[in-house]
Amino acid sequence: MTTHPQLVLSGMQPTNVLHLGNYLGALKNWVKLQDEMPCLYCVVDMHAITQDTGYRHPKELAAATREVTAAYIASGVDPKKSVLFNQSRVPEHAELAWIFNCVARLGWLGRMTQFKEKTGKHKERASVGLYTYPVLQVADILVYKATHVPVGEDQRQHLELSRDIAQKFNSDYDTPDFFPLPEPVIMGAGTRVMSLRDGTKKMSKSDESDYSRINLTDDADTISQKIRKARTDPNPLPDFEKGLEGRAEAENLVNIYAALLGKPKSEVIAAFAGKQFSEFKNALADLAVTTLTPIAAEMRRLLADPAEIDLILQAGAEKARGIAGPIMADVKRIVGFVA
Ligand code: AQP
Repeated sequence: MTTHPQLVLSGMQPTNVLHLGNYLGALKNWVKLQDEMPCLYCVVDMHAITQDTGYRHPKELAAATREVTAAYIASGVDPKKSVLFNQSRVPEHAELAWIFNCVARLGWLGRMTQFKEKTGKHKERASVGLYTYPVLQVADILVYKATHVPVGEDQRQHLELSRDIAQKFNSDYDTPDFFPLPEPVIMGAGTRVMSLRDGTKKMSKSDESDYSRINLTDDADTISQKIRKARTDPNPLPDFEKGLEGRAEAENLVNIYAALLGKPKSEVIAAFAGKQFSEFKNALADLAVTTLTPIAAEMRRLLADPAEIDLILQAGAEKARGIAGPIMADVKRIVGFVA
């Protein structure tokens, strides 16, 4: 039985503009959790430099960090309620990551499917950082002793790693329950939003086709066009959930509609049973435009004042260091770096 107080930690990489998958899989739930327990939300800029698709140009990385921060706030993350900061401003993340690199086993990282998906046949050319990225992610969570991590389904395996590392550290150093075993919070119908071009691939910031995703900055016309062009099959919507089996693209659009509406998939199917996808897509486009265009407008307003965003990040980083500092001091004592 854990003795740790409930605390939420999650983050996103500033590798590109956030998309509907990031919003439905994670951000929407972040906003809800703010009223349930203390939350820390970070922009994980140190993760962004692990891939060549990340930002090599310093000004681009700084701009992307501000843009992701603006997306968090525009989606409803309130810097007065939650601690909002960018990872690199809190050096304790990297310090703990090194210790965890020495706790984690190579075999554990070898099983991480996301590394295999991201590198494909070119793993020899991948950065060492990309390989050990899940370990840094574990440090992001445990440097605050966070207990709950709201993420999309694709992050489940990395969350299991955080439990393995916490358990091994606690046992290796004979400090039972020093680190909590964090729980993934994966909820709603949008936990795995798929590409609009290929229902077997997840919607991703790094997909070459912009038509595969809806960006949080897309305008109403672009959103409608992307939904109208989304791949489906020639059949109408079924009148029961099982009728979507084996129809990945159709199921994805129904899931997106349900997640945007915050209602179960069964209700969406009941409302559109037997209708053609052309009609359903119009309704989906209207719903997506109504939900997303106010977020884009608020992002534009916030980004007009980058200095204000920097101040929010700086204030958040100070609060975050206030939590991480004492935990890291304990870790250094436990490991033997200080007597
Ligand atoms: N398609 C998705 N459906 C549901 N949730 C998703 N998430 C990402 N894609 C989907 C969730 O968003 C959070 C932030 O993810 P990230 O920025 O750390 O990077 P990622 O998971 O690697 O997302 P991308 O879009 O695929 O980025 P790139 O292309 O840069 O690698 C996580 O909680 C994730 O679960």
